[in-house]
Formats: sequence, C-alpha cells, structure tokens
Amino acid sequence: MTDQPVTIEREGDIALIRIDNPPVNATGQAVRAGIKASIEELNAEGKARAIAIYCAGRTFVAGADIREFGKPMQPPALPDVYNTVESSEIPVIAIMHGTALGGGFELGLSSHARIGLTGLRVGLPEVNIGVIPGASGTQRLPRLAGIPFTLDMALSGRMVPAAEALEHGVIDQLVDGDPRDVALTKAQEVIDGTLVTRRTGALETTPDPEAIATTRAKLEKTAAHLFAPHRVVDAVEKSTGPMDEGLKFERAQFMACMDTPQRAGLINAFFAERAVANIPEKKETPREIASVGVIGGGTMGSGIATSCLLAGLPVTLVEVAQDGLDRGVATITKNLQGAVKRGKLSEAKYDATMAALTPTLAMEDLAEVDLVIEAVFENMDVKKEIFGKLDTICKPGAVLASNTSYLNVDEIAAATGRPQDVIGLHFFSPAHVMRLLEIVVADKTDPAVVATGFALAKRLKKIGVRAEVCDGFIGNRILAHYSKSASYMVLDGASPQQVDDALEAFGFAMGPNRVGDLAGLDIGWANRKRMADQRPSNERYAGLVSDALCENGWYGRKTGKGFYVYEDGRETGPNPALGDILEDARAKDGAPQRDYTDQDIVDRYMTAMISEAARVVEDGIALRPIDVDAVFLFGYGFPRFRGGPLCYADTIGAAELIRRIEAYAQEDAQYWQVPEILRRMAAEGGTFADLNREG
Ligand code: T1G
Repeated sequence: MTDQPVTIEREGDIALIRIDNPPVNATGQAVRAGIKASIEELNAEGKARAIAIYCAGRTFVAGADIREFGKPMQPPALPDVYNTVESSEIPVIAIMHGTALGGGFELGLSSHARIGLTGLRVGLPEVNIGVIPGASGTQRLPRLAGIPFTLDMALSGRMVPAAEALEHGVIDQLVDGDPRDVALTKAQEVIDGTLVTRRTGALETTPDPEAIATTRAKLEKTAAHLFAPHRVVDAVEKSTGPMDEGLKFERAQFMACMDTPQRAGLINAFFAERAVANIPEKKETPREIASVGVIGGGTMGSGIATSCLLAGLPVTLVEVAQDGLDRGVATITKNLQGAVKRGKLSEAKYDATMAALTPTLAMEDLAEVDLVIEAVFENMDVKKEIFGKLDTICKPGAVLASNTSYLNVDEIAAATGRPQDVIGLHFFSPAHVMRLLEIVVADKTDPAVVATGFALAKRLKKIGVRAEVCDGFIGNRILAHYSKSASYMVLDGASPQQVDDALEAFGFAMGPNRVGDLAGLDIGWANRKRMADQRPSNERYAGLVSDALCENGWYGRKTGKGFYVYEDGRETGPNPALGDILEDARAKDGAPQRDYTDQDIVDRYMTAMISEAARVVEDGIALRPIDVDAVFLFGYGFPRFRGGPLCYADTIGAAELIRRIEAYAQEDAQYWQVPEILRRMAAEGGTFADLNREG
C-alpha cells in the first residue's frame, strides 16, 4: 500500500482522482477514505468543472479488500463513499481498465459516466466469495442494464468483456489509450457537453417479476445449499423501489452474508489457490522447460501429455509397445478434440498441437528433453529401472519427475546418480482437467527443481502444492485414513447409500462409495493387498465389503456393478447382492450394530479427515493448513463453500474435535487418536487459521 493511495491532480477546470494501491487497487480503508475526502474537497472548493477517477497499475479497482473481511470494518463504508461520489455536484466519470470487479465496478456504477479502455472486463464476483455486491451493485446495475442482465452478472460472477458491457449500456464508451490521458480527454468532453453524464440513482429499474421468479426456481435446484445467491435475487428485486430503501436492504443482506461460515470458506478457497505458491524455494530460479518427455501412454500419461500440449509444450510420448503407444495417441487425440469442443483449444491450433506430439518406442528419444514425467504403473521396481535408464539417457540438468501417487520419491531418486534432479509431480485424473498438482520434494531435490515444478504448474494452469515424502503425500495419505471411517460405519450398520447421501448433502459432489465405483474398487483392493503386511495387527479391517464385491468381479462402473448397479452409465440403484455381502461382512467384523443419523455420518467422516490432515501438517508433509485445504478443494471435490477440511475444522474448534475423537476412541482406540497439534490448539485457544498466518 503506498502511503497516499488516493491523490488529486488539478489540470485547469479538470480534477483527476488517482488511485494507486497495488497490486489490484482494492478499496482498503485508506482508499475508501481517500476517494470520499477527494470528492468532498473538490466540491467544497467549487473550482473543478469535471472530475475523472482513474487508477495506476494494471487494473482499475478490482474490488473491496477481501483481506479485511471478517475483521471490524474501519469507516468509511464503501456504500457511503459511493453515495458521496454519486451525489457530487461536480460531474464524476470513471475511467476503467483491466478488471473492474465488485466494489471496483460499483465505483464505476456510482459515477456519472463510465469510460472503458480496450481490454476492460467488468464483473460482480462477490457470490464466488460468499457475499453479494454490497456497495450498490444490486441497485445501480438494474437501473442501467435491467434485472435479467444484473442477475446474470451477479449470480454467475463472470467477467463481462467491454463490448458486451457497452452493448448493455453498462459503460458509455469504449476507447483506446492510457488511463490518465483518457481521463483528461473525457473530462474535457464533459465540460464541453459532448460527453453526457447522468446519476445512476436517478434512473428507474424496469420491474421484471418473471425473471425474478424464474431465477428463484432455478436457484432452488442449483444452489439450495448456498446462502448468498438467494440474497442477490432478493436485493435485485428491491431495486424497483426507492434507491435509499434498496441500498439499506442490500447492505443488510450483505452483512448477513458476511456472518456466514460459507463466506469464510469461500474466502479461504480464494486465498488457498494463491497461498500455496508461497514456498521456501520461491526465490530460486526455475530451470527452463521447453520440451517434455512422458513415459507411459495410459490414462495418466496421456492426460499429462495432453495438459503439456495444451500449454504449448512439445511432448515426446514413450511406450514399450506399439499398441500401448497407439492407445496413448488415440486418448490424447480424443482429449484434444474434447478441448476444442469445450472451447479450450481453437480448431486452428488443434493441428499444430497434435503435431507437437512425438510418439516413440525408444526411451533414447528423451535425450534432449528438459523434463521427463514418468507415468507408468505403481510398481517401485519398474520405476527404479526406468529412472536408472533415464540417468544414462537424459542430458545433464534435465528434471526427472515421477507421477507416483504414493511411492517413496527418495527411493526412486536413489536409483539415479542425480537425485538432485528428481522430484514427484503427482497429477490427478483426469490430468488435463483436474487443477491440483502435488509437487513432492525428496530429500535431495535441488531447490531450483522445486521452483521448476511450481513454474510448470503455473504454465499448465494448475495449482501446485508442495508436499514432503510419506505414503500418499498429502491427499492420498489423508484419504486412506478417512475412507476407513466410511467403511467402518457401513460395518456398524449404516447402508453405503446412506453414507453417500449424507455426505453429498454435506456438499461433496459424490459420496465415497460412489467415488469408489467410479474410480474402480479394484484399485483399493490392490492397495489393501499391497499394504496387508504393513497393516497393524490391531487395526479394524475396513475392506470386508469392498473385497467381497471385488471377489465377485464387481469393480464398479467399469463392470456395471459395484456398490451400485449401472445401466448405460446411469446408476439404477444399490447392488441387490449387497444385503448378503453386508450381513456376512458385519458378522465377520463382529462390531455391535448401531443406527447412524446423517449428522453422525458427517461428524465421524469429517473428524477422521481433519485428524489425519492435522497430523500431515504436524509432520511437516504440508507447509500449512491452507495447503491441505487446497489439495482437497482442487483435487478431491471438497465443497468449496466449506473452504477445505482444516478451514471447516475451525468452525468446529479443537476442543470439540478432541471430545469427539476421545468418544469414538472408546470403540476403537487404534483408529481414533487425538493429534498433538489439536491438544496444543485447544490449550492455547488457537486455530488452523492462526497457523496459516504463522506459516
Ligand atoms: N482483495 C485483496 N487482495 C486481492 C484482491 C482483493 N479483492 N484481489 C486480488 N488480490 C490479491 C491476490 O491475493 C494476490 O495477492 C494479488 O492481488 C494478485 O492477485 C463491496 C464486497 C483481480 C482478476 O473478488 O479475481 O468487492 O498473492 O494472483 O491472476 O461489493 O485477483 O500477490 O499477495 O489473483 O492477475 C470482489 C478477486 C471483492 C476479485 C487478478 N473482487 N480477485 O487476477 O492476480 S468483494 C474480487 C481476482 C467486493 C463489493 C464486494 C483476481 C484478479 P498476492 P492474483 P491475477
């Protein structure tokens, strides 16, 4: 923050109000106070005949300062500032460039005319962070552009390109030029009378009860579990009445949203995406990655290759046999054609992107690539053999990465004479769609190679999260723990469908049994067999039901049956054989049967997830709680409005979490153990959010 983020520049009859508050000119307290004081000063002086507000830097005001959210608001409140702008006797125009979002767009709406610069995008993204436009957006935009367009903008949160904004009368002109130059020119036009100005508040909103009703009905289906979207509709509906009443109503709805855990969760999700880039190695210079080799043309390898090709990186795809190579190329082709359909890749670029793929059966063809990503099946011996060969083939300084999802990257690195060049790059399937990339740092990984992993994540438009080596790194280690709690509840008497439905009502896109059916129950089955000799003898076996399904060849969707039956890709109901399988498994397990409410299911499942997530932070596998939140938000379908497992943990509190774990431990002391970090938190009254601030 510069010491004077808002300054007045006087040029004859023109007054410019310049906002300079990097990085995005957010309306922090000093900016709010500066805008209000400047308008008041200029009106008191009575000399200027036109005022133009513009911003320094890469964008016009991009919104309120969301770092202030959840803290006591320091006056002046943004609505008061913008009422001062609108009621200025001297005409005020806004010169908007970059991304004029939220409170920034509302500053424009409160001005008496809006000039967009080429490349401008406007938006009301507040609903994405759990609130509603709180500084007149729901009252002024309908007056300019109507209720339907306002509902579209405020409920989608999308960025509207300048041409569309001009078409809807949201901006008055769209011009080229430097913000300050345009500010002077347009202010002069106001004085000359060639640029007409008007107060938005003086306009009337055209009522549209049908749009309101249709939108309400749609939100009941798509956003029943969310709070803010419904408040948007209520506030926009009020814009057909007197402005002061509408503004008061809007403020009340905004403050109600501010108090919700959903706002805290969505803000955490917003910052999680950015906080994870704050790593110890961030000052290191990444190695140049201009070409990539991918070993393995299976689901993961072809997904990774697709992701690199879409980022403009040439890829050499290596397989051991022609049929595997052909399958890989076919999958990549299908993925890229899908990208064209989804508008992620232009038709024109499709051919060039495909041409950047070099399929080969010779690993020697990787001699000159800057980065190799191994994506073969999860067998340590096979990986060691591959890395041993890469050591002899690849040029010095090439980064050698494994896409392993849980194996020890230190061991893989030890198979080479260059462990400093080895790193884990754990992609999530489908690799060209899922945004998460776990970047696994082995003991000897060079810090520059870690920075290279993060630079690659950015290039691939993924969210890189730093992880240390352990079985399953961050996400899969925690998943391996909490997924047992779901299996235990089924053995205790809950039906798989009740577990799934309860967790989907909590906000998960899919319950754990449906996820198992989707991914393939045989994967977990193989894992349990792999880990059998490492399983503690006193651990309650969680695989009885799933093993029985697999022994019948019921792996889930891919075999038409798993926990559920699938016909033409659609789930038609629970597997009819489940009754006998459950009876037999429960008899073998021997635990007393019990009834679970949906809340019990959520509490146990989330407490299990939180306890292992806490241990992952405690063990230093993840840098901070917010890194674990990012893993689950962007890799495991965790409900965004809850902010991530450890953000959600703060809504429960350490003391209550300990109480729950100790109560559950009465049934199974091996599985339910209180993490030390929770005990310290309870003793100090701390939260995971505190640890993020320390991290
Ligand atoms: N407040 C505080 N910091 C912000 C911020 C904001 N609104 N927006 C971005 N930053 C920080 C961000 O954390 C990062 O910090 C740096 O700026 C660059 O951001 C009353 C109540 C503007 C499109 O929701 O969509 O107005 O990590 O990495 O990719 O009705 O940031 O460098 O320390 O994202 O070029 C409404 C949110 C707020 C906009 C730029 N506005 N921001 O993207 O850079 S609520 C928003 C964005 C509101 C009113 C209501 C994007 C961007 P650091 P970045 P980018």
